[in-house]
This record gives sequence, structure tokens and C-alpha cells, in this order.
Amino acid sequence: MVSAPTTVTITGAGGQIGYALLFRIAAGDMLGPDRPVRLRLLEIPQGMRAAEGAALELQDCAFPLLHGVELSDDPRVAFDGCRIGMLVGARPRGPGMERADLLAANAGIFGPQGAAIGAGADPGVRVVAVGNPANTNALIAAASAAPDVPADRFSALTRLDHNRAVGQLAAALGVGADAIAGVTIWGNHSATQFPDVAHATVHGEDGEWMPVASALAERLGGTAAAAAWLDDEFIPRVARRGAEIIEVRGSSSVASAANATIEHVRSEELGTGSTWTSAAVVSHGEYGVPEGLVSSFPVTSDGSGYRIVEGLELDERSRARVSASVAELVAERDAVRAAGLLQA
Ligand code: NAX
Repeated sequence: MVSAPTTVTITGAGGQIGYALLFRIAAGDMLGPDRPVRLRLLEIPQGMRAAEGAALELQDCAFPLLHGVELSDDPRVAFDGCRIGMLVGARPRGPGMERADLLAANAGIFGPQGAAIGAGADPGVRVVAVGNPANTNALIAAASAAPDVPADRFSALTRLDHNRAVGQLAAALGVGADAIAGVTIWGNHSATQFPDVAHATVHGEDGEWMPVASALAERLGGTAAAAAWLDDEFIPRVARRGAEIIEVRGSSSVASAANATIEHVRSEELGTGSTWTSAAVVSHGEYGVPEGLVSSFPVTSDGSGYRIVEGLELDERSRARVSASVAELVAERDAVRAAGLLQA
């Protein structure tokens, strides 16, 4: 049965990721073939012409699931009735810009957007922050939407990091990406993130799942070689993949970022199935992450929102890596709080 259209608001819709997102959402890749969508594109005045151009092309695609495209440069208009918010537009770091200035500039974007979501979004709204610094931007938006929208409706994107980790493991083990399960990205979407394979498994040709660590040891010639590969190649490569893409491609990750954003929303809305994925969600104190921080965890969804997978064992080295990334999130939160940019 075809349902009523879902209102999806995309900020920064005139930008690169926006351009890679819009057409796939309208084609049904995100919410499936039974859910028509109504797109709301939020841009700043300078980005409006690009968004208008994308809207013209959307019309030219004649997507059966697309029930309208509206453009605005006013968050109150763009988020009115919004059911899914995708916060992509952000202020990039300019030359000589300090980290505190970057956080403040983005608080000036994500704060008002959160307030607009609190004021007018659909009661079932769910929001993902993609624009960087994504975790802290989600935190700011959630705080500004309170108390009208519960904080757990906000998340930040680490699915791209998750997919990058799966891609690296699949290549190293000579299997398809669908043969890898149980990878986790912990912490911040930054170079301090911890891509963790301690609970990851690989589906072998014999039909059995085996620990990734054992499969790597078999392939690389022993446990020590596998551990060295994980520490010296895998973790840094996943954490710095964004920079590698810029170096090779001459431009930042766009299609893979849009794909991960679509998968993030799709998994939350339609469910994760039998495995978990990674998303930055609000901590309730799980794994020692301070309550209220938006940090990446292993998560599942049955369609009613992300839940943190609890009870995984972390050894001492893994705990130290998680703590280092979480410390960075605490520092970001404290900086915006000290500047008076975080509500409550
Ligand atoms: P672009 O610079 O191409 O596009 C950003 C768009 O946002 C521009 O059109 C700009 O006019 C618009 N914008 C700026 N301020 C706005 C506001 N207040 N309201 C509405 N729109 C606004 O960047 P793009 O390559 O699309 O990347 C977008 C963001 O995604 C960046 O912050 C980037 O760092 C971040 N990324 C996050 C990733 C993640 O995994 N969390 C990975 C990919 C990407 O790097």
C-alpha cells in the first residue's frame, strides 16, 4: 500500500553532497518503493541558485515517488512538518580559522535549525547531522530543539566511516562487503575515531562465520602480523580516508558520503536486520561515555529509532582508544558551552 508522502528536509541541498543525495531519495533508495517523498531544500541565499537547478533536474526525472520540491532559505519554513531532517549544510574551515571559531560558526547554523525543528517539525521527526563537526553539531541542534523534541531523535553520521572499515576488511580478506559483520566505529567522526573489529566476523566459503581477527591471521601469516596490520594500516587508513580521497580525487568524498547518509536513515527507518551498524547517537552512559554526548556506537534499529548495542567486551587498549575520542567530544562540548552556544 502506498503511504502519504514523507516530508524530508535537506540542508545544504545546493552543495555537492546535496546533489548526490536528492536524486536517490526521490528514486526511493532511502525509504523504499512504497513511501513517496516531499523534498524541502534549505539553502543560504548564495546556494539558492544551485538548489533551484537541482530542483529543475528533479522535475526532469519525473520520479513517480516525488510529490513536490520546495525551496527556502528560512529554517522555520523548511522544517515545518519535517519528518526526516538531513543537516548537510555547514560552514567549512576557512584559512587560518581556529577550531573554536569553526565550532562557533556551526553552532550559529545548527542552533537555529534545531530551534526550528523544535518549533514546527512532525512529532515523529528524526534528524541526522552530516555537516562537520557532525557530532557536536547534532548535540547543538538537539539542545536547541528541546524540550519539544526528545534528544534521542538526533544522530550524527559515522556510517561512512563504518562502510570504509567494511570496505578495507573485505579487500584485505578477499571477500565481498556483505560477508563482513559486527564492525563498530566508536567516538567522534574525526581522526580520533576508533574503528573496532574485535567483534567483527567474516562469512567464509564453508558457510561459517569466523572472527575477522582469525581470518586476518590466516591470510597475513599469523596473529602478530594481523595485529600490526590493524594498528598500522587499517585504523589510520579508515580514520584518514577522507584526506586520502581528497588527495587522489582532488575533491572531497561526495557519492560515498551521500550513500552513507541514505543508508543511515534507511537503517533507522526500515531496520538494521540481523547485524548492527554504527551511528553517533546520544549516550545514556553506555560504555562509560558521558551522558548526553553524541558519540558513535554499535547500534540496531527495528524501525523505531537507533538503540545502542550493549554488553560488548572492550579490552584495555580498545577502551583507551574510545576514551581518547570521547575526550575530544567532551572538549568540543565544553568549548561550545563555555562560549554560551549550547542551550541548557
Ligand atoms: P558543499 O560546500 O559542497 O555544500 C555545502 C552547502 O551547504 C553549500 O551549498 C552551502 O551554501 C550550504 N550551507 C551553508 N550554510 C548553510 C545554512 N546555514 N543553511 C543551509 N545551507 C547551508 O559541501 P559538501 O561536500 O556537500 O559537504 C557538506 C558537509 O558534509 C561538510 O560540512 C562536510 O565536512 C561534511 N561531511 C561529513 C561527512 C560525515 O561522514 N559526517 C563525510 C562527508 C563530508 O565531508
